[in-house]
Amino acid sequence: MSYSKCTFLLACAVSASTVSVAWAQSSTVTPPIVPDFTAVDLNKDSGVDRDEFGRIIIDRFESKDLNRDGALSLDEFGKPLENTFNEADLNRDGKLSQEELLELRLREFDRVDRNRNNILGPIEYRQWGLDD
Ligand SMILES: [Ca+2]
Ligand SMILES: [Ca+2]
Ligand SMILES: [Ca+2]
Repeated sequence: MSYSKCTFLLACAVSASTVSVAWAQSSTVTPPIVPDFTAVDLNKDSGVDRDEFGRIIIDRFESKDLNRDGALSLDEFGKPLENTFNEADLNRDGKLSQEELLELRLREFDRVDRNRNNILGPIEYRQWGLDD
């Protein structure tokens, strides 16, 4: 491994974090799509566990369920996300239940939880981008 490659990777990491800081600052007007780590880490142990993660998902589910029927239609979920919607709609009834949404999101949790400790640290959490 050459020295120059290390330098290059470091430069990439630095510029990526600069971009995300700039984004975070500009997003004070529009709330960020992914809730702030500190807001999600309810017990303040510097990790987001499955319970904490599940709570975000349920909160988001409830805020999207405009007609309060306990399920998300494609309109409520967001038309541009039809592929994600269909992937999550396991019983193919054209609606997402809380369980279906949780199952989808927990698969994302597992994907982002690189060290497989069932907890997302701040860095892992940042890799998680909700597409809705
Ligand atoms: Ca926690
Ligand atoms: Ca609904
Ligand atoms: Ca369904």
